[in-house]
This record gives sequence, C-alpha cells and structure tokens, in this order.
Amino acid sequence: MPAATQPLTARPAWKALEAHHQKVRSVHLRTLFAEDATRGERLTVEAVGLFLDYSKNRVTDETVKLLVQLADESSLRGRIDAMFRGDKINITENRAVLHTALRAPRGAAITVDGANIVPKVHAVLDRMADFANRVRGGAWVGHTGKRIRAIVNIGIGGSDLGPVMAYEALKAYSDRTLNFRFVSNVDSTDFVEATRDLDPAETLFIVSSKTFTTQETMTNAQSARDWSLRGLGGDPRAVARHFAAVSTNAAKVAEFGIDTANMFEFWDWVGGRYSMLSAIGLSTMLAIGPDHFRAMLDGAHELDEHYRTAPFDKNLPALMGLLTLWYADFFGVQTVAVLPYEQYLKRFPAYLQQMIMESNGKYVTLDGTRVPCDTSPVYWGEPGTNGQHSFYQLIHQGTRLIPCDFIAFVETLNPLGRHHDLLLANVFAQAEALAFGKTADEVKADGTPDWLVPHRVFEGNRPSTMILAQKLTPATLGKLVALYEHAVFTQSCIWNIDAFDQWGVELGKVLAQRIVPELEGKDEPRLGHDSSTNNLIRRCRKAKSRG
Ligand code: G6Q
Repeated sequence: MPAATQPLTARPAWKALEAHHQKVRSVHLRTLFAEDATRGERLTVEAVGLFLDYSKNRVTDETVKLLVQLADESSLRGRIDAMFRGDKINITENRAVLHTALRAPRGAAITVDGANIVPKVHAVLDRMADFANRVRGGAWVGHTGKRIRAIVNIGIGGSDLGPVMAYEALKAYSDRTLNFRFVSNVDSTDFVEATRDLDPAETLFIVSSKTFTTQETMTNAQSARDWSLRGLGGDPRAVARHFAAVSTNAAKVAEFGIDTANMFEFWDWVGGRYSMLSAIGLSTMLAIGPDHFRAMLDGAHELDEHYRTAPFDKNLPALMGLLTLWYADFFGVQTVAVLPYEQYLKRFPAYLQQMIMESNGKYVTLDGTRVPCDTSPVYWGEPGTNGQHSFYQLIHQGTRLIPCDFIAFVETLNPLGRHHDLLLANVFAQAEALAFGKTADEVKADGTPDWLVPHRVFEGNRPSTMILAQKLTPATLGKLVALYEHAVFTQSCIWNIDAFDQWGVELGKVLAQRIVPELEGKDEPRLGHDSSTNNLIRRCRKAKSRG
C-alpha cells in the first residue's frame, strides 16, 4: 500500500519518528550544541529575506530527515500543487483555496471553474487603489463636502483581525492625518468608544463581511448607519458618501443600502482568515497607500513561490509546520508562544490565533474519521520585552514544554539611542536562556546559598525558533503572513484535516439566535434549555425589569 493511503500513525516515517523520539527526547540542547560546533550555523535556512534559526529546537539531522519523509509519505508536495492549482481542497464547503491567487502577479493564470481569476483579482485591486487615492487625496468628500478624516472598519473574525493587525504592523507607513478605528464586537461599547470623538461628516465606514449576514457586523453596520444619518441631518443619500462595503454578497450589500459602486468584491475561494490581502485589506490600503499594499502582496507572493518550489528541508513554512507537529504529536506539547520583539507586531499573535487555531483545531479527518493524534496546539503571545516581565517565568521554570517562536528585526523603524540594541540583546538572551538554562553548579558558583539553589536553577532544554528579518516593511509583513499560512497548511496535510472550514463556530451562533427573543420578548418565554441556561436567562430578564 503506498504510504499516503496508510493511516498516519502506521506510516513508516511516523513509526520511525516514534522510535527516534525515544532516543532523543531526553537529550539536552547543551549536548547537541557541544557535540556539533557548527549546529548554530547549520540548522538555519535563509530564503526571501527571512532567516530562520531552528538550531535551538530539540531536533537532530535525523529528526529533520524523518519529518521530511513524513511529509513525503503524506503527499505534501501533491497537496501544495493542488492548492495552488485551485483544486477544491476545502472539501466540506466544496471550495478552492486560493489566497495565493490574491498575490499572483498580473499576467498569471489560475483557473477556477473554467475561468482565469487573476484578471478579476487585479481589477478589484485597481478599483481599491483608485478609491484609496481619492480618499487619501481628498477628492472623495463626505455628504457635506468635508474631507474624510476617519475610517472605521466594521467586521469580525477574518474580516477584522487581519486589518487590525496590518494597520498596527504598518503604522509607520500610514497616513497620519487619517484616523483608523476597528469595530468588531457586538458589545455596544466597541462601537460607542470607537466613534465617540468622531465627526460623522468626516467619517467613512467600511463594512467588511464576506457573507454580509454576520450578526455582529450587521448590528454594528446598522448602528453606524443610524449614527451617520443622525449626525448628517437624516438624508439617506449620505450613506453613499460615508459607506463602502467589502463582500462576496452584492445582493445583501444593495439590500443594506450601500451603493454597489462602493463595493469591493472578493470570492468564495478566499477563506475569512486568509483574506487580509483581498479587498478585506481596504482599510490597510487606505492607511498605507496602494504602493505599500502592492509591496505587501509581492512579499507574500515571493514566500508562496518559495513554499511551492523549495525542497522541504530548506523550505521555511514546511520546516516550521513540521517542527510544531514534532512537538505536538511526539512531545505532547499543548501550547506554542509567538513572541515578536517588535512593538508594531503587537496584534500579530492575536491574528495568528485565528489563522492557526480555526484552521487546525479539528479532530475529524477529510475521511470523516477521528484523527489518531493531537492536532493544533494553542497559540498565544505578546510582544517582547513586555512578556519577559510577566509570563516568561512559566516558560523558563514551569512544568510544561512551550516551544517559542521569536520574531526579530535587525533594524528598527524608530531609531532611538540604545533601545534597539537592548531589544535585540533581550530576544537573543531569552532564546539562549531557554535552551541552555543554568545548572546547579553554575548557580552555586555565584555564591548562592544551598537552600536557594533549586529555585535559581534553570533546566533549559526549552526549544525556540528565531525568525530574523532586516526590517519590518510591508513586504516583510506579507512574507510573515504567508509563512504562517503555509506552515498551517503543511500540518493540515499531514493530519489530513480540512484547514479551511470552521464548523466548530456554528453551534454557538445558532443557539444565540434562539436565545435573543427569549431575552428580548415581552412575555415570559417557555424555556427549553438545560436548567443552567434557563436560570441564567430568567435571572437576566428579572434583573432587567428591575433595572
Ligand atoms: C474565518 C471565519 C470567520 C469569519 C467571520 C466573519 O475564516 O470564517 O472568522 O471571517 O465570521 O464573517 P463575514 O466576513 O462573513 O462577516
């Protein structure tokens, strides 16, 4: 039987990795480095301007060889080709998965259902650029003739996290005369706080929703419409000057009252969490301008080409995906920390949380059977150095193994005295401390009293990966996004799961729809939930009527 058709845990490479794990699991990184003076230079890969140092991971050359063998036995190459080609690999929704087409150069050809989609992608990009130039240049004015000064993106999940992250990440490249806000939560506080100091005459809302049916977004969009019209004298024609939409659903956009001339389209082959480089990035383009936006697309495309063509042992996303799988499935690792040493990347971990956990947080394989091993670990993180003064304690001396991804840049966008050297010194020091720790003998040699020694020992052997780039630019951000997207895809191919659906978010949505009238209705509803849910609903109804 060819390996790919064998159950994952029966494949020769999986069996070999199990046996190999027994041999290496207690080998210390100190030993691995002591035995190979070149390890820190050898176990690195540099491509498309990203330098990946994976030498401080608990791997040997044999581990990498076996992981690559597992990728081969899982037909990773064929699956990558199928994704790029536009095969309908999102089988539970019968959709192609072509976020890579969003950054394909003009002139490329990618066919979906018999039509080349690349010209459509560029037509939308051109319309976005024209709109962005008009708003940024002041040619587009509001209903009363005033220039737009504030842009509020309304969206949630994939229609929010990418735009927020990219805006924060690329603030240095943004037009500082424009004020950007992001409203996602159905909690009214989000909308009220985001708009409290804005002038409706100068505010443009972008309603970003693939489906244009999402409860939170449509509720916020309605409140935005009311807020605008209230502030602009109630003339419904004002909507056309103060609202744009990003959606796949033209009918719903028109039904909401937004002129479809102000609608920017994307397609069902772009997953929500993979959509920040589609028209969902309109707020990003408004902030940084079309040229920087295109540079971001080009960066992502470079990484796409690298992923598509590089051998897996020299392939940045493939290696990153495989390393995490090694920890998740063989070391039983439950969580991974992403720690950018770059303040502008403060929302990058939150963005990755959705991309990774909504994609690979699955227990059902493409065949509908249960996966035979663990799938995605939990991702979390904060920028360094702040985290060092908070949760790093647990990473250094806690009982769990938490692999870390460090992201650092040689240059800062804001040179100021010694700050950047201190920042870099810290990120390198953390990776070193995690890997090598500090032995009891070393602690004693410092003159530490015996009783205190155990507290001051660092076991080390805590793995980390260092991603180093020259400088945070739009192109670099595009590369980082594509790097993680493809690392996620790599894992999903091995686990044989659908990384592009998200059925796990549906049940709660449906139940909420049922509870809304039970909370709002005048008459006491007949409640048919469990006793806890019934009690919570009754309690709120009573408290509201007293309130
Ligand atoms: C992402 C998910 C989800 C989605 C939101 C918003 O992959 O599908 O996070 O982006 O639920 O959906 P709409 O864009 O349709 O409003």
